[in-house]
Amino acid sequence: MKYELYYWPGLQGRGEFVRLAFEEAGVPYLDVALSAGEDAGEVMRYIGDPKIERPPFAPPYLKVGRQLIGQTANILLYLAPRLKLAPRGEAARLWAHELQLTIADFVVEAHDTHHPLGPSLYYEDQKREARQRTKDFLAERVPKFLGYFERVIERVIERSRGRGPWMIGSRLTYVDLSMAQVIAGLEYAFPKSMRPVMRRHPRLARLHRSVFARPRIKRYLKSGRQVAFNETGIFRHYAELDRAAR
Ligand SMILES: N[C@@H](CCC(=O)N[C@@H](CS)C(=O)NCC(=O)O)C(=O)O
Repeated sequence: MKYELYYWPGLQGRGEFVRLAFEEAGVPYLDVALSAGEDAGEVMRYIGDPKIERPPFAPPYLKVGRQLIGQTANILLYLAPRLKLAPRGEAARLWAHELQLTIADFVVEAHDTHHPLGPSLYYEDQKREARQRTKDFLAERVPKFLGYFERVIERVIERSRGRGPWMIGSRLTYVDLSMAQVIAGLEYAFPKSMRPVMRRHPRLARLHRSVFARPRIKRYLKSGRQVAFNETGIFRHYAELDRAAR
């Protein structure tokens, strides 16, 4: 297999942004830890190896021949033209990368709702701070990020007189896949709080529906290969946090 994805088994996490790109493109890839019987040790293979000249800091990373590529947005920057999921032209590719990096910032904040004091501590040891952080995240940060992404789509629609639903021009790109994944994650983590939020962001709601209605994405979701959201990933459902903003 030409492409090898190294990511933790048992969770969607940041690996899912890369998986969705492969799945939409219909390009085969080896999900290394999953295919090695969910062996998490496999993921560390190139991180701890002193012989590696350019070691990634953390999963996900991609191995293509002898080349290792880390950082989710960087992996997608590399893959997108090869998977035909990039817009055309340098300016549009930089714009796509900018949006992807903004999505990455948003993902960190979503993660920090349940781990506001740090990733090395258990959720149970930071529950009070998690409630406080979630309250702010849902009241201030979600509207700020989603409002921005909604406006991005709005401008595309204005310029193209009514087309949509994508974030960059009239063709789906990898950024749309990632955006839809973030919405799916937020809806999993905060089902009650996100319902009214998505009503206020109809263009993003349409993008989310459109991505998960794509034939290859639907097939992936039904294949049994996709790991379900759970409380070891980035987007975690804790009812007490979903209630925090209410
Ligand atoms: N900025 C990196 C973050 C990578 C990252 O935080 N990976 C997590 C799993 S989703 C991890 O295993 N981190 C280990 C650590 O930070 O020590 C990206 O977007 O890929």
